Amino acid sequence: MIKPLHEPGIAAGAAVGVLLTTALISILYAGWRLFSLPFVPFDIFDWMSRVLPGSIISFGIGTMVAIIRAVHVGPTASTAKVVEQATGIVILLIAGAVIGVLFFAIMRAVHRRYACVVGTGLGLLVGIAGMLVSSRIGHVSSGSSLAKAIWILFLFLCWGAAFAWVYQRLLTVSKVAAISEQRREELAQFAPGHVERINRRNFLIRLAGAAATITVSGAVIGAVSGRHQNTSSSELSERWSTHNPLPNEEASVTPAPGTRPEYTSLEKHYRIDINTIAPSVDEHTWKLHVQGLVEQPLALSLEDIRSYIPIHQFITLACISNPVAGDLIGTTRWTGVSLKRLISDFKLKKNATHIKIQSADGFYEIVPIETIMSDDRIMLAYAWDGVPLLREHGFPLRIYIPDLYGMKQPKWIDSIEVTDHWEPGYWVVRGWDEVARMKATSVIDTIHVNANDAHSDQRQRVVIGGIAHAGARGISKVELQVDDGPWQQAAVRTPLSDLTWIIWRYEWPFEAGNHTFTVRCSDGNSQLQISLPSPPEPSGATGLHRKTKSL
Ligand SMILES: Nc1nc2c(c(=O)[nH]1)N[C@H]1C(S)=C(S)[C@@H](COP(=O)(O)O)O[C@H]1N2
Ligand SMILES: [Mo]
Repeated sequence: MIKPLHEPGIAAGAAVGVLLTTALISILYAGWRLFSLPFVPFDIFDWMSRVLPGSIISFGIGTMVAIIRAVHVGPTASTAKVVEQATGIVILLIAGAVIGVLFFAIMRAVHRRYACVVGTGLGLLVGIAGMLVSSRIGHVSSGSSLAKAIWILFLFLCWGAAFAWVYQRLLTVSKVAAISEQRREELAQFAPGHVERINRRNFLIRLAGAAATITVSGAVIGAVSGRHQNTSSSELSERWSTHNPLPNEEASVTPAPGTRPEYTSLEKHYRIDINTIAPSVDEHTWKLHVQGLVEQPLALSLEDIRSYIPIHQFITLACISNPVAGDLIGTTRWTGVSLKRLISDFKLKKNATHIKIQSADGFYEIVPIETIMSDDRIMLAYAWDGVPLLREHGFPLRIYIPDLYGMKQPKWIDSIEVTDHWEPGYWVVRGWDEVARMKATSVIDTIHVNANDAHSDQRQRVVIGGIAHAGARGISKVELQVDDGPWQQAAVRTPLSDLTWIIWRYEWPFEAGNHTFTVRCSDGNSQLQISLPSPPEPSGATGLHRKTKSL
């Protein structure tokens, strides 16, 4: 039997799917911004990033960082978050198109009176999947999980019912258009299917208009109701750096003009984690749970943790995904309690050898107790730059472990399990380095020609400067090479601490022409940085940074 002309096809299914799903996403968005209800597209992305094989995820991260850097669109970390969020939305749109096609395909096989059953059935299935994914990720820790589940199911049911309604309408407009068999045959001679298409097109255009109205309304409601992101001046005034000079203020070597700030403002500090939206943890109900191989499990409040004598350390944190000269690195002042001190109150059992640190987002890492006992700089930190950790940076509690990349240092910690064995942490399971010791790296931030010098009698100088960093090993030497010349030692500024990057500076007598500058450093053990280029995966990027400038 030949299918009647008026059955909607694949293209119509995909178009209807995209339209209805766009409207759905905008309502979810408004619900998220107004009432902190789950935003399913972001949850889908985060869920996928957790369950997909590590090799695919790491390839995705590497490609994304490379593209962002190549097109110079902005800071890598925040741009990557936007790309991830957009990907979540596109994935749901594609799923919507697929459901649309599937729905119309099913409707070809069954009678039209089942449209509503099929539509709501599909909506229910997708809704249940969305609900499960969302509760698994649970970005928004506040609010009842029942209300969230109902919200998601309700919206997806309406969405499924909308498919059925659209389908019925499409059939009706087709029928009206068919006028009479005879008339249709006449028309079909020179324009087969023409009548249907015109009417269907009108209907789809109106549907698109309705979807666009809902989408714009949702987007506008969401945009105006969202908490504002800008930091107020009263918030800024509470920061440590607003009131205090840096400890190396008097250092004789000054940064070359154009060098990045030695102390990174909290807003400029890179953010990397597995969440499209940072988990928000309620300070009043939050507890650090200590369990496993302890005589007695503990539940410490933030107050309890703050009651220990605090330690303050200037720290440079870097992401293992940072390419040579990338921006996934930052320096601030961390405040917390030494874990060695805290652990002495844990009453460990005899066979305790490791702790497994677990986070609100499902991230985790394992640290040997021996390491903790041998290094009192390892700390549980609750403040950066004198204020409670920002949500994006792990509020209320994160760990610091000297010399290791960020991938070993959980944010949003909620429990510590004492165990008797090592196991690979979140990123180690996904193929990254077991140790993740920071590689020595040096970067040229600026090649500066002082405009005033052009008219002076003195020989003009080019001032070159940047940073060098080798985890907690410090930097013993920075050298600069101009073109193919000899390596020359640069001046090194006293760092903020043994745990931060250092700022270096080199002055070079001006010589007109095109010049290439290359930098290299040696760590505190006089170990020269690795000059062979290698990508960040799996152990951190190596290679020399080089910049060419015509003078
Ligand atoms: N809970 C949790 N902690 C985490 C991560 C994460 O995804 N989840 N990412 C880690 C990685 S890879 C890095 S580089 C640092 C980044 O810390 P920052 O965002 O405060 O700069 O956090 C680490 N801690
Ligand atoms: Mo990282």
